[in-house]
Amino acid sequence: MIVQIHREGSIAIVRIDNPPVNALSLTVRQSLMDAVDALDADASVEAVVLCCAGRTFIAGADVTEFDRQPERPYLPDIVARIEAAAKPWIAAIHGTALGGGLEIAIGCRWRIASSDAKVGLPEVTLGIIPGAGGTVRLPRLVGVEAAVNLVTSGKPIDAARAISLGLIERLAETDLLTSAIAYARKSLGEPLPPMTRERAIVSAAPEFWTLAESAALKSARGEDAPLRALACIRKATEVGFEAAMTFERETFLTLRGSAQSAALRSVFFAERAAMRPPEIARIEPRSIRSTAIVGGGTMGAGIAAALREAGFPVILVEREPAALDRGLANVRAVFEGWVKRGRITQNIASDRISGVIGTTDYSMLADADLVIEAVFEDLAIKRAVFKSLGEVCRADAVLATNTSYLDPRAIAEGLPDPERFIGLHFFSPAHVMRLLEIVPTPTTAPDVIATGFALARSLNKVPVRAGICDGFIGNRILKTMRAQAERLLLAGSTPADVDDAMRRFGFAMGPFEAQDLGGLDIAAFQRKAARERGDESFAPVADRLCEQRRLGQKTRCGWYDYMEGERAPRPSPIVARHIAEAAAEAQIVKRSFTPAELSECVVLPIVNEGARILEEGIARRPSDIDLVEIHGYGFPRWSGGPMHWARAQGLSVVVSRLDVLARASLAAAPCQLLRTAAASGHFEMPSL
Ligand code: 3H9
Repeated sequence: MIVQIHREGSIAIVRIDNPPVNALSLTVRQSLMDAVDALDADASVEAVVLCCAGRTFIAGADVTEFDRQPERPYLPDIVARIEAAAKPWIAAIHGTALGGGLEIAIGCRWRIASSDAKVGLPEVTLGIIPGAGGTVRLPRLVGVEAAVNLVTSGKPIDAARAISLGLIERLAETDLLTSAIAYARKSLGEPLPPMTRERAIVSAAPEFWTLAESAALKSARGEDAPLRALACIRKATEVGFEAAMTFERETFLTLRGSAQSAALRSVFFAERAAMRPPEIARIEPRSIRSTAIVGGGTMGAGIAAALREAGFPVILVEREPAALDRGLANVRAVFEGWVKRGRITQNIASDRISGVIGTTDYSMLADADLVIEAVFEDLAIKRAVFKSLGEVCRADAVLATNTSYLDPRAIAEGLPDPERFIGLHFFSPAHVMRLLEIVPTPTTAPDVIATGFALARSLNKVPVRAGICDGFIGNRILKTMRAQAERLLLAGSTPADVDDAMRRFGFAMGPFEAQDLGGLDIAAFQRKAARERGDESFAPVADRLCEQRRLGQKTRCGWYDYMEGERAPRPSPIVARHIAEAAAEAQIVKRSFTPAELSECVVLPIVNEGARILEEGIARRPSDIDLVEIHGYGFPRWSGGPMHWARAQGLSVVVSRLDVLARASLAAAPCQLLRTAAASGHFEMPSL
């Protein structure tokens, strides 16, 4: 039984058991409605405790049902029924009470929680708003300001904060259920608290709404839901309960059917599926208890910090004492920065830092289960590192390279037991960025691949398997994006216009300002290596800028000029001259572009490159490309990533627009896989 009813004297216990997260599926909703009716009719019941089996209280509506029409009983009706039940209900919360789960709890007369519980209304992260009274009842419980923060951010809060806001009445002192029953019994002797819907709502001043709206507009970056959620809370302060509920329901249903919500749901499920790719489903990963990093630069230190955060002991190896001191200082700087920002306490930071042992002696790695090389991107240097690792490490230790663009097969050449070797491409800063490209070589053992995925899970990263090619998945698409952005300059646009267009599309930053921030020299270095290999690299303007040492913010000039002590980009007449020279050589016909045309000229070729990557088997699923772009390169999450975006536009529309761009020499023609996908309506993956 998905919803069971037990009795403890006059207290009924309604227990939901719907693994994995007790989502409110149709069956659960129907059973809950039946339970309220049955318990109301039972004269021997005085109060009802609502609790859940398994790891969590109700995690919300069942999101897998959102592709279908809503079915009765609707959740708002269930919350209303529980709220108005003849017998008072008490929610006993453990794990996470999220979305519709919290809305049900808010409909109960009391809420008690275990001390490690979390509560929240994360609906906006799925492109919707709370749709079962969250925007109408929550401000009645915690006040308008706290409700706005909870609903527009979507971020859960811990039980202690929920108590301080009045969202939860009490923390369980002992076992949650025992405490809930005792609390129910005690409370029955006292006057019932009013139903949440009956509580007063204190309106906020007009300036509050102006500020809240501009803050939500800024952080939403094109996403609709946070602003619509804010509008619902505002409405709840202006009209009566029923009218506010109607407004919330209409808004919820509109957003539930929106393209943004479909995109965000697709990302939600893709992120979870990424952790468990079917090809390694039954393969046991190797056990990782001790780890080591070779190289204490920004990347090595970031990876060390990520490993420490996940509880792994780390040995940090450098080639000589001064470099080791710098490496350990880099790790310290990460944790001390977190202390300054209040993210961790000094004690926790000290513990994290003391768990990193520095050495210049490779023999210290004799017993490490996992070693990640993060030294300079130079084949000879990396090979020398793996030669030393091959001599000292256990034959079953996993040896990984963090290279971002060298060929892992070349790095591993000559390594004994090469089945233990794999590419683990972290993104900088590695303790912040969630993307991890997992790059096996043809000799990597399946259990080593599975170990890469298991490691990603422990580090709370999003793992994506990538095949070997220049740039793997992410940097290869980045190269296309940058080439495309330069092509637009030659065709008559400006860096400022392209950057503005990409921000309007939803990127946090445009391609030119991003290059100025990161430095133009890194890409120049990669282009040089690519050209030495005989590959083409289209960057006629960037090449000119690098020759002039215009390397970005660090030299106070790059694609833009920067005044001393300022980060604000200023259009540069020198760059305009370089663009004009390169354009004259390229002989591309000049034209004007609207912002939408500019972003389309960048995004369509990204889709095409993604399709090529699928065609070549470098990525195994379109959703993997979406995750790489969202988590590594700032593609707006609410668009679902480039491949989801392409499907939402219509693949045949994408192909015909790319054909138009190709005829105008503004992009490469659509690849075969994209043309086939346009004909069939979905991406047919080549068998690998
Ligand atoms: C809502 O409530 C709307 C209402 O306001 C109004 C309605 C009218 N539905 O994350 P995990 C699956 S909107 C269906 O790996 P964890 C998930 O796909 C909802 N399935 O576990 C995965 O499946 P699989 C608002 C769901 O322990 C499995 O459960 N609520 C749902 O790391 C385990 O998930 C939310 O947005 C769902 N709602 O984290 C909460 N949730 O094993 C979303 C999870 O096949 N959920 N699944 O891959 C979460 O934040 C996390 O799952 C949670 C557990 C923190 C609960």
